[in-house]
Amino acid sequence: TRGIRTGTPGKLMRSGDSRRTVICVEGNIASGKTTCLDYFSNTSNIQVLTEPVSKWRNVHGHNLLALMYQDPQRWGISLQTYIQLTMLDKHLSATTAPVTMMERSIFSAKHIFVENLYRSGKMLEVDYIILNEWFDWITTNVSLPVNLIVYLQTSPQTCYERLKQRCREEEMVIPLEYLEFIHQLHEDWLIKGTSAPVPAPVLVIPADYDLQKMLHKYEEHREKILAATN
Ligand code: DCP
Repeated sequence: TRGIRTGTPGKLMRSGDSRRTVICVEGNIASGKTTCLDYFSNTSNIQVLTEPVSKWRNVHGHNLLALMYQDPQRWGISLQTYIQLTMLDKHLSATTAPVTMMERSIFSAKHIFVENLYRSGKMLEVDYIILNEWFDWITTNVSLPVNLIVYLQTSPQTCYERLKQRCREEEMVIPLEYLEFIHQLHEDWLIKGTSAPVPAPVLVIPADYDLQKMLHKYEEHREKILAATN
């Protein structure tokens, strides 16, 4: 089905189709991206693509996410190579709705998570180079348009508390400092613009509030988000 271009509503569209709008929701681990996507999944015209975490936890029986947290030097390259593939697949997946809302992107996989592993000394230089070359090849040769980035801006402390509450087993080893590092990388990339190119305009939504208030915040920002579709 990939590659089909059609002007008829209800027919398949894919990345690169000029009539399709792509919105990526970014933010720290446990910043509330899934809740945001769930909220907008009820909007007609928006098709939500969730992040394939379940795939990363079960690659033919191997839990790559758990392995990476146990031994990042050994497994960081494996997890990030696989994530890059699953993200590319999401960016290119054919949808029927005119607006696609994605959890994260191939861009944050690279600019946040690969950078974090390398800069914190948890990834060998050669692994980092291989991932960079893959990323550069993909983004040079494949059209992956993004129209808007919704950045759920949190404090690392809030994410730390949410992380402990949700008890995803693999993540129980994550210290606050890890979330502080990931937070800083988001800020450098999306707010300060000092680390890597930002593929689309950024809409910042403060996201330290409780669930009920967050739902109001999403509603408040609905128009601005949908403006990206015009
Ligand atoms: N992860 C990673 N490398 C990536 C992307 C994610 O190591 N390139 C890890 C970090 C988390 C897990 O995968 O342990 C899922 O992270 P996300 O922040 O992407 O998803 P959440 O489920 O935490 O998002 P939220 O709670 O905001 O819905």
